[in-house]
Amino acid sequence: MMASLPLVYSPEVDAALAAGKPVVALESTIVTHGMPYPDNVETARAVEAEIRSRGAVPATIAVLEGKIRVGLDAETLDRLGTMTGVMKLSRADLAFALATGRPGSTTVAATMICARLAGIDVFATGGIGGVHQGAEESFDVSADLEELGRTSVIVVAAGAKAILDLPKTLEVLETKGVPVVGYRTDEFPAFWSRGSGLKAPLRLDSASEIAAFQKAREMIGIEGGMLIANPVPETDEIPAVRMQGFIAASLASAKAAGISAKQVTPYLLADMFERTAGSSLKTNIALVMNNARLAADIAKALKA
Ligand code: PSU
Repeated sequence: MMASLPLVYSPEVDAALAAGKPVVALESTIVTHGMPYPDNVETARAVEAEIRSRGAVPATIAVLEGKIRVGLDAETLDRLGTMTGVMKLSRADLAFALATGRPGSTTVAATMICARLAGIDVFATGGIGGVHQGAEESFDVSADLEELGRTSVIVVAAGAKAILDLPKTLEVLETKGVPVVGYRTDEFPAFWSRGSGLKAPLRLDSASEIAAFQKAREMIGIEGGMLIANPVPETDEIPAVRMQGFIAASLASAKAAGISAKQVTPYLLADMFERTAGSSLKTNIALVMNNARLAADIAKALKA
């Protein structure tokens, strides 16, 4: 007999799923490892409110006391935002946190797995992980790419973080059969910047077209995720030329400090925040909000 799934839904998410209402999954690594307190918790709250205001229900996902929590109440979100020693979970260690009872936040990869289990089709984040610069030496490639190749969830992100090797990231996505769709753009966005100089392989201009594309994939039995690359709004972007110097300095400092594996992305995000005197964080918050809005619209279009 199969044991029941270790999922605990918040009353709001439970009711929404039961009623067939649109739900948007949200990750929690952005809260525990991606932003400093209190911006992390304030952003998570604002993102949830934005999704509700668009007529969908937010489901922030994390692992606590051996359960996958789908939808967090305000008090739990606050606790998560200040907790230390939280594991940054991916496919490799999601079940480890469940078995040991250790608290864990979910990355894009782990959130996709949990969303799929919970019956949620759309997920909003900031930027996905990808192929790190120097990966030909370090082999550092985010497990997010592998997950996009196998788990059927639509991920809305402002592209991949610009600290990565973006051409190689696009190559790997292509190999894994992941559609990368520029939303109202022909260019693959670079997280803090609207453009990367790289072409987005596909383009769609509305949530309903995205829903239709996903339905067509399902109709012919194609599994795996889809990446909707949604550029940060113009008013909030930091142009790529301005970011280049900061990124180079940040990568050099990570190398000098001997940062590796799971620590790389959190280190670089925090370091960039310092170097840009907070403006990278401001842009990060704006792009997450923007992705939440589009994800809510896609979740609604999928139900239409
Ligand atoms: N988007 C953000 N901030 C973040 C992340 C995404 O705006 O911190 C997180 C996601 O959880 C993503 C992770 O899965 O960064 C990538 O980490 P890595 O490169 O170690 O796979």
